[in-house]
Amino acid sequence: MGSEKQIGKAKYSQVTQYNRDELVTQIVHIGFGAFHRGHQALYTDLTNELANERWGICEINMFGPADLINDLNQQDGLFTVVEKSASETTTRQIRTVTTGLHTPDVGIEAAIQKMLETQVKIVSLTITEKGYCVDPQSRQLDTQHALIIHDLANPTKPQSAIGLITEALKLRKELGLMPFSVMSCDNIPENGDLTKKAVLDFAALRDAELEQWISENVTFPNTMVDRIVPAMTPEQFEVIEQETGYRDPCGVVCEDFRQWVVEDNFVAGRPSWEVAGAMLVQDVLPYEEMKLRMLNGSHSFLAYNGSLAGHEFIYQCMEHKELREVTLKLMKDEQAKSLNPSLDVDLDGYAELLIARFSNANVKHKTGQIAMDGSQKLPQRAVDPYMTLRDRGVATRCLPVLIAGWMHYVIDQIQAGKEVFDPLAQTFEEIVTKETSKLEKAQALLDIEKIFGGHKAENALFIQQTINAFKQIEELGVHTVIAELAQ
Ligand code: NAI
Ligand code: CS2
Repeated sequence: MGSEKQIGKAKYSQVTQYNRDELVTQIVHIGFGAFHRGHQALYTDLTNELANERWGICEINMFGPADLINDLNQQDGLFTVVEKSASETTTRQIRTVTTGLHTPDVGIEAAIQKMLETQVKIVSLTITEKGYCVDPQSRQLDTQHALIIHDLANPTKPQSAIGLITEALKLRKELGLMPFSVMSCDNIPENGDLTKKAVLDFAALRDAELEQWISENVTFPNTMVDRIVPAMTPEQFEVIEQETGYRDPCGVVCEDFRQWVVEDNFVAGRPSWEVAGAMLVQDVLPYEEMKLRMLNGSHSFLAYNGSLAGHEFIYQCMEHKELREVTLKLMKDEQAKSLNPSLDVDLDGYAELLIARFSNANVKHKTGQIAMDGSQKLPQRAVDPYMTLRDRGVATRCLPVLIAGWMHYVIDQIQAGKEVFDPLAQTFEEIVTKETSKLEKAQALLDIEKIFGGHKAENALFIQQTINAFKQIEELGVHTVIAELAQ
């Protein structure tokens, strides 16, 4: 309880004032990571205040060390969000969390029981792209995934989020309880549709009637989520302490920008998130595509090529004139042209805003963090837009360099004996060890169907362009390639 007292003494510029005793745990969230703390938890806290509502959140972590949830419970669910623009700081105490469960410690039954509480209306997720156990290219449930194999054999003791949600819904059905909505907040195109498909595919393998009941009774709203919340480091905990007087182990430091576009499709109700600035719409897809391609696609470009050019942080990439110019070109001349033309957004303005956000030197976002899980990110950030541009007859120069940068990054990391954090790391390792020349390694990486799909005749140009970009980086060096792209 020591830390609870200390957070009480911390100084914040913004603290909501509603009565926490009135909080009702109507949301169960899986994935109490950095992002959820700086985004959905903050929106819900503000909504409680502004709309006079009292939505409480139970936080569940199914993976990782227990400390974070232990610290959260010690602090009675309170934690710190420090928002930094290039010149201003806002410190907030977030008060909407009622409790936390670390299932490796307390057992998965505790999470299932929580989801069976009658007042639970939403189960939300930020479990990273790989957490859905779905093949990133085909978007099918990966029935060979170790967690899915486990959960099909032990459905009442699931280890995957998909297995957990399905079991909770099965029990709610049997108990005659209202279903809840399942809201993915991960960076995946049509994240609600993908989650629905994964749950239905999994349910079908258990019981056809359950699959049908979920299909008819549960909603899976799509969402576009945006706020840069870097992984915490000792330096950033120091920032929290300097700003608030309390070194909050559950705190995050993030940018001041935030955006949330949510499909208004909740079977059992939702908080009035719009009062806190969220957009509740009928169709999220155009926004999602814009953000995934223009923001996240550029992030991945910088993660790989920025790393190869020696930059540790995104803001450092933006200090490099040519890299900044190429990032803008990628956004405006390629990604923006791959979007739905009916999208009513000033895309040039959006691109300029992204460059300003990336340039914020108070946001210490590591290129190495974004480089993780490339196999789960490249399809929607690079491959899909490339294919759309090809079909529209628009020339692509930067997208092949994005993918070539990824191939160099993976090969270099493995050859240097460094770990590549990716669910397909073992496949990469085998390729890099087996193939003799660097070019053969690159070609074999491009053959991975889970990322690039099966190669069809119409992909010949894609392969040729990507391999050319790979050779150019090899022969000329990444700096020259960037300089040429900037011309
Ligand atoms: P994080 O590493 O801080 O947290 C990841 C969370 O996912 C942890 O709670 C972990 O327990 C959970 N997790 C990991 N694998 C899982 C699995 N197989 N099943 C269930 N839970 C699993 O990462 P962070 O920053 O919170 O980001 C998480 C996701 O949020 C990203 O992958 C992205 O999709 C989305 N996002 C992140 C943003 C950011 O700036 N950090 C911004 C927009 C979206
Ligand atoms: C980043 C995102 O790690 C990554 O892959 O591109 O987490 C990015 O910071 C967010 O999507 C911003 O909203």
